[in-house]
Amino acid sequence: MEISPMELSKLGLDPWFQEQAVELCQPEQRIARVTAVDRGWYVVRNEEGEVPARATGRFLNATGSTMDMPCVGDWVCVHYDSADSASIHTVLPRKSFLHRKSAGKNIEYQMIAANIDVAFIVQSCHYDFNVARLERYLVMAKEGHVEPLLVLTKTDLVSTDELEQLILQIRRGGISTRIIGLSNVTGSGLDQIKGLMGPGKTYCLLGSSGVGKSTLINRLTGQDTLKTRTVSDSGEGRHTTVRRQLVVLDQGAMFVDTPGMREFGLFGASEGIGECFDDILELSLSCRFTNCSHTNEPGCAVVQAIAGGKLQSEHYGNYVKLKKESELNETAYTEKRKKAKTGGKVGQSAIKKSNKQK
Ligand SMILES: Nc1nc2c(ncn2[C@@H]2O[C@H](COP(=O)(O)OP(=O)(O)OP(=O)(O)O)[C@@H](O)[C@H]2O)c(=O)[nH]1
Ligand SMILES: [Mg+2]
Ligand SMILES: [Zn+2]
Repeated sequence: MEISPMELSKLGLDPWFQEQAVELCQPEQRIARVTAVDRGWYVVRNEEGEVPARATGRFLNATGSTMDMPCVGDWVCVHYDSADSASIHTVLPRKSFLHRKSAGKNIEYQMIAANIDVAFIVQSCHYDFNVARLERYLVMAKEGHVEPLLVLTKTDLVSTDELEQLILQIRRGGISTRIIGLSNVTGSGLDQIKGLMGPGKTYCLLGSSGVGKSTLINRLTGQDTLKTRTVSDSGEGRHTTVRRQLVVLDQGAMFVDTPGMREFGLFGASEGIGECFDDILELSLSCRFTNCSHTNEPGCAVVQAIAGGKLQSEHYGNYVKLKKESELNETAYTEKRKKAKTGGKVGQSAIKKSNKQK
């Protein structure tokens, strides 16, 4: 297999991925990065450019979970079938990822992007601001080993005072992640964002529809690379971006644009929750009882901290909520997997048993 490490390093290839490729790609295959995903179709990019690609039947057959399907940012072993089509044979292991619970009742992971260095968690100062939702995104990023950054957009629509109040609210919520205020209209904050970007690094934009994610990428590329909403600015209604896509900037940094998400669930996110709420975990070490539920036990350090104003009750409430949600969904997912493996028998009886215990 041929690799041009110099050229591919511009797309983020490093020695670790190279090693994986040498081990996992066949001699007639080459390594490429997935730059777009759209309902079963992919676009892959290597040093020579982008071509549309399909996953091979054999790959699809061998893939048990949606998590193992190629997603934007993945490094893959591809076979170039012709000058303008390729087939994906293998997805290389991921260094980091962003995933969520898929929409609706279906308990399944949905990959958002892979091999991301920094997640820009974007909220608008104007209508979209919500600290609990920020925390939810933070858990998602930490869970996938992605460094988070908070971006508050549309600062042109609020006063300096209002912006300061919003930042204060975030800090009071116990969030210490770096925050950048941005106006895509006046360009304020843009230099700070440019200052963070490095060649070969991959950034992912996350946030509700209408907060200005695609507009930011257009500001950075200096042209209308991506479609943005032009008519109404209320933030409600339809999504402008409909697919996940990786854009390579002239400066060498890469951005993954995603369709806006309003609601999303978490599961199996105990690691991410632990990191985002480490203040609460630290406090709970001082509770008198090791199995303290932080409700009415004597000598509970968490309850004391809330009473003493050292811990925000909203922050704690959100911790309890996310933890419970993540654990419940995790249980349902494990049951579903078990059921799939045993043709339903064990899963069913386990569910009945747990119902009886209630
Ligand atoms: N006033 C103001 N308007 C902005 C700013 N950034 C974006 N907008 C406007 O907000 C609207 C939505 O911007 P988009 O970039 O399409 O939003 P998005 O986050 O990509 O939305 P989805 O693709 O639906 O997820 C457009 O009309 C933009 O012109 C900003 O900083 N200030
Ligand atoms: Mg968009
Ligand atoms: Zn306690």
